[in-house]
Amino acid sequence: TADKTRVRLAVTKEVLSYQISASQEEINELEEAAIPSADTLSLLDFGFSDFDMSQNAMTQAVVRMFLDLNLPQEFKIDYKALCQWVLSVQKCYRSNVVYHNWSHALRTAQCMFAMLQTKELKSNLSSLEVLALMIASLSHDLDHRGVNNSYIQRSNQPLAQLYGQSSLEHHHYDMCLLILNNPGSQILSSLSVNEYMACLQMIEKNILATDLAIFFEKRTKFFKLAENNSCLWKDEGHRELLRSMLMTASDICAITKPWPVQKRIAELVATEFYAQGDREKRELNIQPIDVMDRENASRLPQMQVDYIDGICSPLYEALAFICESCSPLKEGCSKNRKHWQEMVDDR
Ligand code: 5BB
Ligand code: ZN
Repeated sequence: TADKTRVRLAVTKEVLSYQISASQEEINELEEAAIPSADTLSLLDFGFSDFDMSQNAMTQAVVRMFLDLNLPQEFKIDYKALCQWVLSVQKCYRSNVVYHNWSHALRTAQCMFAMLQTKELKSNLSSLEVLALMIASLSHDLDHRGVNNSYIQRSNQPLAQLYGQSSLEHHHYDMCLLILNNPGSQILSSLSVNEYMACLQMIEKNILATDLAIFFEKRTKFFKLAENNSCLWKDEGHRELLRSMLMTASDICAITKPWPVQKRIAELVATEFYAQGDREKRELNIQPIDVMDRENASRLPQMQVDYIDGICSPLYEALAFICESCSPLKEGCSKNRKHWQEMVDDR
């Protein structure tokens, strides 16, 4: 596996056209900044939005989440390394991508943080699981190009040749590994070999779980366990399943946000989808799927209703069985469904 990792890292570096480290000035600035409290930054709020936040506040928010979860103390993470790691992760999201960018990464990590701080999850997850979930949620879309797996496959990019299924998600994990191995940002360097291996394995599974295709494969089992009020904490297979579901729940948390925020993020998703659709028409000469064809823009409200009914609501409802304190996610989602349905009815 060491050999395999080396090959993957080599390929990952080759695929990149940019430096993954932040500048010394940026690193010093974050290291010396006073980090605002979770309260000040609304980090425990499921309605959190980054729209009014400065770039500095966004990186500081990540540091705050790690501090409040006690991770630096627990795993002897060097403070400067933590700052450098956060800045590298930020840098490896592409700012020209409208939805799958650093803002999305921060919103995902914040939702994960807010869930992890509920009494139910706090008392049942180990600190190593918490560490793996936080690293994975912030890293899960690293170097996203604004197009989905199907586009990457059909346009025959180098990434598609490297992996068959979930090629993007494998790349996000490789990028995550690249940053964790980069001198200066090795936040896992004080873990024992066993802890380190277990942590990386969880991070990889967590990131791969954000492929919607994997979510579809896994969710039925989770829904059954949740509805039957089964204990998910005793069996490692069940814990892994729960970690995967927490990843998807935070990945798609935009659908649970206050209506003005949800509306704005849905527009970003649509913009990215239509841009892919345009490229498919132009470069690949194919007819894009409905959601990516801007000819269908007027059907967006109905698509959001279907998205909520088919994917989001069932997940947040099951999650609320396991973790009652997470039910604001379910309620936010159903409020947004009403708004989108009103828009459908008003046409
Ligand atoms: C989702 C699965 N997809 C393969 C086909 C379309 N469906 S959908 O019908 O549930 C759908 C979801 C349709 C339209 C959508 O947005 C229109 C703007 C969405 C949707 N997806 N809406 C959202 O607000 C969000 Br957030 C999302 C998630 C977007 C990221 C999905 C990334 C998957 C990349 C492979
Ligand atoms: Zn994502």
